[in-house]
Amino acid sequence: MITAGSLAPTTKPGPSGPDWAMRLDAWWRAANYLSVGQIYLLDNPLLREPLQSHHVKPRLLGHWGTVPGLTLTYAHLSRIIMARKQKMLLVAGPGHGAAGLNAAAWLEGTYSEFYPEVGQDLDGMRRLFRQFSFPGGVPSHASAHLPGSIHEGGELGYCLAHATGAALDNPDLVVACVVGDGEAETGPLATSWHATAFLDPVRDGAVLPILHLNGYKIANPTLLSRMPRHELNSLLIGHGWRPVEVTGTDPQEIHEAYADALSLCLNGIFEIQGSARAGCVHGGRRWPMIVLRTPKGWTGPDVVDGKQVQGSWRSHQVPLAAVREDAHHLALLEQWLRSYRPEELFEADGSPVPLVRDHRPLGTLRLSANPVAHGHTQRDLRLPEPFAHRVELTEPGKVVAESTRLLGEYLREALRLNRDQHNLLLFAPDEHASNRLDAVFAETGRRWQLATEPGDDHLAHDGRVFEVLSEHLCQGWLEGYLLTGRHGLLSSYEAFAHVVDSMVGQHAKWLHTAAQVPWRRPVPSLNYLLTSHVWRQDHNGASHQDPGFVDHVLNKRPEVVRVYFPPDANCLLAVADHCLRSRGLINVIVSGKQPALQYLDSRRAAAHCAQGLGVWRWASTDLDGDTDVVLACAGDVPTQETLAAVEVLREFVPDLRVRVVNVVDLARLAQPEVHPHGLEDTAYREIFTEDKPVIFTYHGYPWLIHRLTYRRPGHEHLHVHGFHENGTTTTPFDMCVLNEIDRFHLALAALERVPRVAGRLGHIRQQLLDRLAEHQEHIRRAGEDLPEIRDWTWNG
Ligand SMILES: Cc1ncc(C[n+]2csc(CCOP(=O)(O)OP(=O)(O)O)c2C)c(N)n1
Ligand SMILES: [Mg+2]
Repeated sequence: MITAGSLAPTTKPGPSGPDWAMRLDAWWRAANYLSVGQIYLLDNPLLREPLQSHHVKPRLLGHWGTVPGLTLTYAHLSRIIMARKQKMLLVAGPGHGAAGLNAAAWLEGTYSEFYPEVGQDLDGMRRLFRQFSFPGGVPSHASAHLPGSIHEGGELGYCLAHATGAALDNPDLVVACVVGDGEAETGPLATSWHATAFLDPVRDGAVLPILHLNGYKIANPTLLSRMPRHELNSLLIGHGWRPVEVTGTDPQEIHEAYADALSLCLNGIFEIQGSARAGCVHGGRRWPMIVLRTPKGWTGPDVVDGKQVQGSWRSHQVPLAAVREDAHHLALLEQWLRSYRPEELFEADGSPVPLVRDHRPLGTLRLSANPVAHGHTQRDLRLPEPFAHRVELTEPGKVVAESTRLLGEYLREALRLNRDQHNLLLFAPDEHASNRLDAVFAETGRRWQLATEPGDDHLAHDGRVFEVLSEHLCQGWLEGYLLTGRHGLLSSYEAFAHVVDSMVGQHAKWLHTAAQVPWRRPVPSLNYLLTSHVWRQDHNGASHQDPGFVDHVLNKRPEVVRVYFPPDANCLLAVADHCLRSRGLINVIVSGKQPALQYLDSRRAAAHCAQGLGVWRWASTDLDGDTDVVLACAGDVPTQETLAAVEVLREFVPDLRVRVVNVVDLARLAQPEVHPHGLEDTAYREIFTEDKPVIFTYHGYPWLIHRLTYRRPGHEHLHVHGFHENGTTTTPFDMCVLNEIDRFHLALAALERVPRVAGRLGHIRQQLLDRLAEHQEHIRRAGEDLPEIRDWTWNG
């Protein structure tokens, strides 16, 4: 590992003048003072009078331990930005250190620009302190309220993935990313080091990881800080990085070393980018990074109540916990605050003295004012005509197509149209080909910077398709890309989308908060295509059968979540086009990839998807309006089985009046006060009736449909068939039978609820059970579905 302090003086950045370290240190002290103030003080912000307990907040909430490392890093990044006029974005992994980041934004003036009530004066400083972790104020983490932030950092693990996503297609940007050493133990972060195998030095910006080895997490030492240095070095080198260590406990020495290290790193980055951009292809590229070793809670109380706090896990949250009650703690707090010498840092009116104020880059070069972080650098996506690759139909339910294959063609065109704009990327955990989206490889390749071998398929240095077997990375990269204003799609096997349950939850929180922040522009939506779904796991089995991701997503704030079940390829095209145009949302599209029947021509598909649900008159037999039963469906396989059930019913009870309803946009089922897409009760009643039985065949777990409709008129007549965790490796139709969403069970469920058929039910039930028995017998003997099931088409 290179130790920065040992570098030759020629590598110093230079232009900040001879007293740069003194000015930087003053800024750092000011930022630390303001951070402690936020955690502790209600009043007396500049300690004009002796500190008393009523100046202190009743509930002490925040995280001090990480702050001095964050503020130190901020100070040094600002310095190098000033020296080089370099565009930088900061992603702070330990978002729990938001007090330090708020302080930095306030010192840079940005905070007061966005929140004029928190001015750069004494009153503003009082507000800055008071509002932190306070009811009605700002949260303890770096959420969307914080200027310059794209990363909340509450749930640890995603900072380096976000930083990488932000750097993609931003060739002039350097994204500095502070990685906590505790955070580095998480799975998502551990895999994030692989970014070097994907970043393209020609088209992308750079990521500069700063691994902050403050040695501790909440209550334990961290693994990487206790690993022998040479082993840590080898680990990072193995991942494609060139670590530069900055270490020490003396501020002056650290300032020298950190400045040298940053200079060295930027030089290294420009060297790599320069030679690649000049056309020089070389393997074995190693991106510089920093390993920063400073004590946790540095500059805070050293020993409290006989226990070591500084340089220990005890400094993680509030090092002095009983300030209001304990005079000794109060005295220690005052001593701590005064140790930063606030009288040297702030004018009498509370504004930063020029020495401190001027330690900031100009305008949008300030880390807290980067327009990239606020969604201000977006370009609209150019999208093809959605139906250029439509399925041609003359009648419904006869033609077979693979829906995702058509979507692949649409995406290929979208990539082509945006080739020059560089603002669309596709992500999947190794599954574009498996998910039948491989048409995109006619336009672009799979991103790859490592060695290639004969037989490798479509690997490319500048490919716009990212495939890595980590759902976390796909999600994190895409989030970083979207949060900086670009567009994308993540396709995944339906079951394994659960791997990112937690991440999508965090993203939903961010979008919801960001929508309330007026200076943030809504960023392009996070679009999921869930395919290889529960009903068609032909090669796999129970492990691959889980349709619950949408349940999880629909728990999130309704303003930001949408779930779509296009029944066929033309509907998939209409929905995907709609989602890719949207902003500020999480869109989940569930669609199969297997050959399946097609129902709607492009005109009907567009109208049906715009409506979100509707009566399929062509499939219904209740045209006189005197409906016996409603068969509703959501999902491609449920739609097929529902239509097949209509035919079964026609065979057994020709005079039965059946209405078929298809639902694409699941949230239409909710009431308008529950979800913005919710249908009015009057419209719901018109479609579903309020007194007839409704047999609803749903793609996923049935409880979701009940949850969405429980206050609807006629809910007591709603009977939902869906996935009941009866999964295994079997035939497609048998999966339906096992979960009773097949045509025979559906027909029976309908007839059981039509009183006028009661007299005939005994005979009909027996015949339907006979068909099911015939199915069972056949698949066990032949290993595939009966021909009349397998080759079934709609005979309208
Ligand atoms: C995924 C996740 N698990 C657990 C936590 C609870 N938590 C908050 S901070 C923290 C320790 C973080 O340590 P480190 O990353 O080293 O940060 P620092 O030392 O800079 O505070 C933990 C475990 C969390 N926020 N996220
Ligand atoms: Mg730590």
